Amino acid sequence: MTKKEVFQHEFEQHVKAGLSAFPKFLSSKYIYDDKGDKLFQQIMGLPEYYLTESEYNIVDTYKADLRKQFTSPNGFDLIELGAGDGKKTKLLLKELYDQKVNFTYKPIDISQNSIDELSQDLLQLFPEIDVQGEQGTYFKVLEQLAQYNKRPKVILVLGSNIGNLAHREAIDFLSKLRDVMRPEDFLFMGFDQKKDPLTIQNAYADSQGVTQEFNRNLLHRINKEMQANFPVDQFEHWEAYDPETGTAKSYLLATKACQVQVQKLDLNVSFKKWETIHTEISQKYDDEVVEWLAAEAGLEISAVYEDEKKYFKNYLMQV
Ligand code: AVI
Repeated sequence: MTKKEVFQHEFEQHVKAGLSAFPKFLSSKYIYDDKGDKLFQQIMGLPEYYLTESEYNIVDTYKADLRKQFTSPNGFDLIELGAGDGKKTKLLLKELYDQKVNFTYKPIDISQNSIDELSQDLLQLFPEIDVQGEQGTYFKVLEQLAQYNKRPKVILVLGSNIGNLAHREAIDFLSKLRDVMRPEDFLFMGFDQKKDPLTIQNAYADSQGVTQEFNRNLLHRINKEMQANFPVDQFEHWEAYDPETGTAKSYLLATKACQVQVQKLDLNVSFKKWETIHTEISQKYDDEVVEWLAAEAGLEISAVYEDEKKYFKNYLMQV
């Protein structure tokens, strides 16, 4: 099976399990087809979605400091998991490029489309940077990272992408990263912080309804790829942020009772009025929780960077 076929098979198995469960669930990792990628790009530009600007501010403020930390006599390999459009990374790449630092850049993303566009873009902007993009899911690509052992590597995971994992999964992810790291390597990771609950609530329930379309894309994909008949407009996006746990949870809420057929899976699903499909968590953190996650995974935090608004932090970790 090709990578694509394996991913499609996993998606189908997941839909079967998630829509047969009580309460129902679907994973946000399946939102990202070409349309999902575009909607996420749009989310990143929304005034309410502060995360992008905050992390941009951090990278912009501390790029010279980061360059000094990462630079090593034999150069280094910069590996980014979930690169997307690379907006924030480009700041760091420019700094490294302008200062003639010896490094290679390996952006990895679940979306082939994002990798192709980013590689093209970088070729125009920084023709001399050695870019080796790769499509793949985090967990699958991690295994290959161990091969990067000839010189120091820096692993970037920006955008608080880790927040889409529950704590146990996050520890598992960090542990897998730790397993491929050596003492000279760095992990630079973004963690969105706990803050005024309303600011978070608004970031995930924007006034233009882009997040609703993003969430609904799961249903559009199932309709298209598994010959289903979800009445997508009858499913509303619902966001609930719990300031105690720091977890923002996204749901699709059936505003009318309905029967859905998923032909490809030979599956019939009924929805009661106001029944939910839980689709995503976006975890918010504080230092204690990040320290706990890092310690559980066997990582040490060597530096912490914060934006001007104190909304977001990037942690530099080492083994
Ligand atoms: C990709 N990820 C970190 C985003 C987040 O903030 O959880 C996805 C997202 N979901 C709704 N808006 C953005």
